Amino acid sequence: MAKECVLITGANGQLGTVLTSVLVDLYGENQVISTDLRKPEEQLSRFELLDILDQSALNEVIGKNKVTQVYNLAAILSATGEKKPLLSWDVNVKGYLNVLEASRINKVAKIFSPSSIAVFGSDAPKQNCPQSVLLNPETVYGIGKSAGEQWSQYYFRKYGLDIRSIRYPGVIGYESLPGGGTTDYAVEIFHEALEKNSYTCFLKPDAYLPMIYMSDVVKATFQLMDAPSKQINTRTSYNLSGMSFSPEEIAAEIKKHLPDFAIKYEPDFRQQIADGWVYSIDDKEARADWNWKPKYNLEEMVNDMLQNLSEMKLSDVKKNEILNKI
Ligand code: NAD
Ligand code: AKB
Repeated sequence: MAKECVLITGANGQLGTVLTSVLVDLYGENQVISTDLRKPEEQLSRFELLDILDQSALNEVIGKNKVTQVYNLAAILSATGEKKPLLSWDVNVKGYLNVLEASRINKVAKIFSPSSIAVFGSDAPKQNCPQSVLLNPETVYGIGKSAGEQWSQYYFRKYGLDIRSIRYPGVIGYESLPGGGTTDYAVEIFHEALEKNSYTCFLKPDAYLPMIYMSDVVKATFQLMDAPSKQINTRTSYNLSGMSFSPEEIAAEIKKHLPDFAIKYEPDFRQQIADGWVYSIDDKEARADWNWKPKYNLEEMVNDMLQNLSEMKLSDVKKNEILNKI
């Protein structure tokens, strides 16, 4: 059997950083090609500069390396998308179509391209939002992601391309920083809590949203990618649930560990984005088709985040102490 060769687009982002390192563990650094608009600070695998809007460059890198799997993580997230709607459409839809075409032409065996809870709009049921509801997104990011879901299903039905997708909730992890999203506050809050013991939140105290811990994201992604094709009954994108909470609830949980932590609220344009999204997700299809079950709830996630970030910050301090002595 030919060796796997995995290409990741948008590999420097919040998810790309983590998924690249897992893929390198799985397939080896020579079998993983991470790509992005800029070189990463730390290179874990082979790396190529690649703009997914450049169709011929995509074709070439996929063709010449005989790529067998693509993880398409290049994207413009919700908040940046509202500032740059045309760029958001270009990267999230036209860029994705370039990835699909290059994969079709070069007979890539498997593709992963995430969607988001942003596909739901105000019409969707706020609690336990089911898989199949009318998608009426209110952000350009949500519109692009719901179009992308339809393109995934089209390429699967018409060309048999094995595309798999998850509607990720807001992702929280200590390994990397998010950028340009509405759920980013739930990562920023930990860094500021440890550095300044305070945080100014850009959402209202009761802005309740679906979230998930990075370790559950990794588990779900590889469970889905490893599942036999015949078990994948959803070819648009699977609902996925981890936990749901509001800024005041996560702040209260952080306060259990850091009693002096203080939060204040200065909602900005991102509150309007959050207002259009649902509170919680029903993921029974993912549970039934590929045995999905999240591990982390709010309490466990906060505990793990604080422990890992404190250790990382401590190791930075130690590193600086050592560097200062040299
Ligand atoms: P991110 O913003 O952290 O990273 C995206 C990466 O894409 C960046 O490194 C950026 O440089 C790159 N990029 C942008 N335009 C590009 C282009 N034209 N060509 C190549 N690269 C380009 O995003 P993320 O959080 O890592 O998200 C990865 C995927 O997961 C996206 O599809 C996103 O919509 C989805 N998702 C993320 C979350 C989350 O909370 N992080 C939630 C739901 C869905
Ligand atoms: C964002 O806030 O834009 C992302 C997402 C939920 O897709 N984190």
